[in-house]
This record gives sequence, C-alpha cells and structure tokens, in this order.
Amino acid sequence: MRSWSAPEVPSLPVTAPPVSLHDTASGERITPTPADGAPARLYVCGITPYDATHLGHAATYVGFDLLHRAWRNAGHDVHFVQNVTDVDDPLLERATKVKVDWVELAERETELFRQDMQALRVLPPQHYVGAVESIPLAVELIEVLDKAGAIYRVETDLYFSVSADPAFGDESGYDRDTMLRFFGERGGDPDREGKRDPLDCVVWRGEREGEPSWPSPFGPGRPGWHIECAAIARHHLGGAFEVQGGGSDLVFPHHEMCAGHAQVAEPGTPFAQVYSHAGMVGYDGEKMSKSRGNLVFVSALRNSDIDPMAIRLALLRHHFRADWEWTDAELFDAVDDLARWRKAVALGAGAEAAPVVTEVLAALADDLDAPRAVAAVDAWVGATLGTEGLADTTDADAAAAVLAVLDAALGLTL
Ligand code: 5CA
Ligand code: ZN
Repeated sequence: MRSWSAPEVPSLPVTAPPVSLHDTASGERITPTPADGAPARLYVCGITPYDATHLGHAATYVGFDLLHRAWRNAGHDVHFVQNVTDVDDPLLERATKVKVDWVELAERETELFRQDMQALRVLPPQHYVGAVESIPLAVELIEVLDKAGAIYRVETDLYFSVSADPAFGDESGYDRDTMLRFFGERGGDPDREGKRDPLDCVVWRGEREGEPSWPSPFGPGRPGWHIECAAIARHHLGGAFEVQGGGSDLVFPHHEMCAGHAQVAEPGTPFAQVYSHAGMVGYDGEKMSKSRGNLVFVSALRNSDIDPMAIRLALLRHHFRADWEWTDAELFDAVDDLARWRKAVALGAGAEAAPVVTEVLAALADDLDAPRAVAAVDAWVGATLGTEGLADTTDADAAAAVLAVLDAALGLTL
C-alpha cells in the first residue's frame, strides 16, 4: 500500500555515535549493529485503522522516528517496514457498530494517519504493508509452521502451539499468570475449548457469517493478528532484523507470538535482535485507548491551528519509554517554547553551536533520550537570547548548525 511522502532531511557535517537501546527481552542495553554495508532494519507495528491518529499512537511513531534518524545520522541506511492491520476483529466490530463498510473505514483512517505522520515529519517506511494484501505471505508462513508440527485445528480455526518454540516467553519474560491475564485482555481466547494450551493463538480464523474471508489451503477465512506481522517482517526484513518496535501494550502477546512464529519457522534465528517498546500515553488518568474513548486526535489539534511542530515538541519532552499523561498545558508550553526558539535562530549568530550539536546526537544515541536533547537546545536558546544585554552571539553561524541538527535528529523544523 502507498506510504506517505518523505520530508527533506539535512545531512549533518558530523557523524552521530552508534545507537544503544533498552531491550525488553534481555532487560539490557544493546547496540544493534548491522552487518558491514547492510542497512539497519526496523519494523514498527502499525495502526489498526480506526480512531487514528491519537497522541498515544503519535508518541510511539515519533519515538521510533528518532531511531530512524539516529541511525541515519550515524551513517546507516535504514530499511523500515510498517504494517496496517486493515482486517481484524476490533476494526470489523467498529465498522459494524457505526454501520460503515469496513474497507471504507480502514482506507479513510489510513489516509488520515498518513497525513498526520507527514505533518509530524515522521519519516515514512519504505514498505507500508496492509494485512489484506499480505494474506499470501501469512498463508505461506502458516504452511511452514504446519510442516514443523506447530499447527493444529479447532473446528475451522488453526492454532499455533506456543510449546513449539523453545524460546517462547523470552521476549516478554512474563510468568504464566501474567501471560494468561494479558492474553485474555489483549485479543486472545484463553478459554476456548479444544485448545492444547490456553496460550495458543489463532493463526487462521475460519470463515464466519457476516465477516470477510479469503480462500486458502486450510479453507476460507482470514489470518490472525500475530501471523500478519511475523510474515510481513520476515518477508521484507529477513531473520534477526535489528529492531522490533511498538508500544508496551504489544510486549505480550503480540511480539511474543510474532517471535514464536518466526523462531519455529527458522529455528535458531531470533525474530529480532532488540525489542524496543514505547511507554503508554494517558489522558484523564487512564491509558489513551480506543476502548476507553479518552482520545485526543492529532488531526483535531491540527484542525484547531496547532502547529504540528508544537505537538512534536510536546511529545519529545517525554522519554519515549516513559508512561505519561497528555495535558493541554504542556502543548501550549510547547507553542511558547517554539516561539522563543524561533526568535533565537532568527538572530543568525548565537552561543556556540558545536557543543549543542554533540549533546543532541549523544542524547539520542543513548536510548533515544529526546528530553535530554531538547534540554540542550533550551540551554542554547537561553544563552543566545540571554537576559537583556547579555546575549551570547559568539558563533556567527550558530543558527544554521542548530537548525540542521534540530531537523536531522529531532525532526523539528522552525
Ligand atoms: N495494529 C496493531 C499492531 S500490529 C495495533 O496495536 N494497532 S493500534 O492502532 O492499536 O496501535 C498502534 C500503535 O500505537 C501500537 O504500537 C501501540 O502499541 C501504540 N499505542 C496504542 N495506544 C497507545 C498509547 N496510549 N500510548 C502509546 N502508544 C500507544
Ligand atoms: Zn504488529
């Protein structure tokens, strides 16, 4: 499916340091390093296209955009893939509820998402892939898993045996009770009769009346959620790609099941080298989520003339792995901050730029520490504007250097 347009990104005169990330699976810092000359490979789970794009989505995608940019600034080509879950239970349920054709709903919301990402200057994936168009890939992967003895049938549905992956559980590190709880809360069916293990997940859902279905060697139906991302990521990126990303609500079951599918298909090769998870953005005391309906939409803010760069700056003031609450006050602070920043760069000359460039790049290479990078820019702006009569303008070309790093590393244009 069509991606969105790439913004122009300046290249920097200095090379950024290698990027280290907190890995959910090991709990450690890892610096995923692409093979010589090979691109750094990134898969970020995309939206299920309804109620998009809320600020929780935006925070997650801006977070991984920092990784995309940090890798580019460190001299890597980046191969970035993202899916759109354009057929799945929650999308179909919403379409039925609001009496809209599910295809129309998915297309409309995906288009809105593209526009929001473009406005926020998120670099597009090279492959932006729908679940529907990837059904042949899912079918192919299910056949491989079946040959490995990891698939069984319950009525017209096919299930994946989690016991087939000796490394099952390593991605999340959760104990069985926690897995069972999250599985039930996040789209799983632990109580379905006929399953060998309550944690086994559906990979092919046999046709149901009133639901879309596609032909397959296993009978008509549609793919399960996890097989979709496993198949797309493996096809476009291969095994042991550098980083699997998404929000922390995907740690289990989604990323664990994806890893399980991939690791049974290719024993001994991990799905990804690093599993990186963004924190959850809340609003009114709870996680911002479609099911709770406590959503603030990027498009609504844009329609009320909020500068998308102020939205981006408000997001960047929080570490991408932190859980935090969205407030309007912080958005309006970001609007004021941008005005000050613009005043500082309009001077042309300013406080010395080289240290702030170094600090911004170092902060982002350090597990994408955007708040630290933004603080360095704040300090430079403070020194450049100074208090009356004390402005520091010792560097004649400071503004150009600061503008370049703001754009290349943080995705902010002033
Ligand atoms: N289509 C699947 C992934 S394959 C999905 O989870 N879609 S989603 O629309 O529900 O979420 C899209 C992305 O936004 C996921 O990475 C999810 O983890 C993230 N996300 C959802 N809600 C929040 C939130 N409140 N804060 C931060 N990230 C969120
Ligand atoms: Zn996914």
